[in-house]
Amino acid sequence: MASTNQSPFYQKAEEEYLKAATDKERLECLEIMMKEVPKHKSSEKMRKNLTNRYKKIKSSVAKQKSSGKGNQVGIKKADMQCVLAGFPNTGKSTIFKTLTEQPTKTSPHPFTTYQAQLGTFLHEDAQIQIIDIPSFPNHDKSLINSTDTLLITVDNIDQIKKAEDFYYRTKAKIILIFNKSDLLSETEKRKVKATLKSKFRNYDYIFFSKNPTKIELRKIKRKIFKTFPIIRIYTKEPKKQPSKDPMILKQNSTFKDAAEKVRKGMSKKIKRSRIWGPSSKFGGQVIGLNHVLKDKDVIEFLIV
Ligand SMILES: Nc1nc2c(ncn2[C@@H]2O[C@H](COP(=O)(O)OP(=O)(O)OP(=O)(O)O)[C@@H](O)[C@H]2O)c(=O)[nH]1
Ligand SMILES: [Mg+2]
Repeated sequence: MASTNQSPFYQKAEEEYLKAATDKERLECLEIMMKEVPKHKSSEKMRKNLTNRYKKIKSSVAKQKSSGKGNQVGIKKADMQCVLAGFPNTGKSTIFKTLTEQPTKTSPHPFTTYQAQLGTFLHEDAQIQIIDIPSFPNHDKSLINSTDTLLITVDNIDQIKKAEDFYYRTKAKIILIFNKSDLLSETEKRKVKATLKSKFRNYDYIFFSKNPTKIELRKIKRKIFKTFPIIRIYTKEPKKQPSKDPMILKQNSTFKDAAEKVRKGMSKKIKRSRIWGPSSKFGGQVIGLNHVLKDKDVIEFLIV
């Protein structure tokens, strides 16, 4: 809803709300906005939205106080983790919903996501953890710095440079998601591509928008998956089919690492092991503990 129809007090409070760094400040701004918003029928939805936002922040503050956790949410890091980050309203939660098929709140109002949301999606048997966090500048700094891959979501080219201020300390790989590409004409898209090539050459980017086709969905999942320095290893017992869920190991792991991941001490109990797949010379090759594995290998072990 356009805030230009609102009183100057409302507009000022909204501006401050967008810049607020703490929940306390946000609550104060919302109080003014709730007071200032016109009370007629056409603004009913907006009033409801403000009240809901207010209630949510209030209850989240109360929860944080009682758990003593501050801003942190207890997130156990999975083998592969990515974080959606960006400015308000760029469509992060919509991407989260599309990838995870998990319901979450999206809206045309900024700062709809006020707490980290955790989800997972599958890419070729690999479970990828994805976290939707509050927009800059309310993002979770420690998650941004510690995650494997950052999905920097923008809906406008000027945001790319500005976003860098919020994640320059990270060790994560970066994928730039140029979102809402349905709003661009072919000419505009070409222009954006040209700017990306000339000014942001180092960025790995992808155009995306809501309601993607199956192919587009697969493309983004694959792009994210490829940033993780991992391999998928399937295990099998003699004369049986390989496991459906792969084991996730670091790149360049050996057969010994794989056995130890199955169970500590396991590598000492192996009588014979065989391998099929990319790292084998031929299917069923007998290997030793130092054999270096590759993505999608299938290993079989016979234990004493
Ligand atoms: N045209 C278009 N609109 C989109 C697209 N993705 C999201 N939107 C709209 O943009 C608005 C914001 O989407 P959200 O997913 O809530 O954005 P967000 O980045 O999570 O926003 P905050 O959590 O508030 O920071 C909503 O009205 C969405 O319907 C898209 O690909 N194309
Ligand atoms: Mg959101």
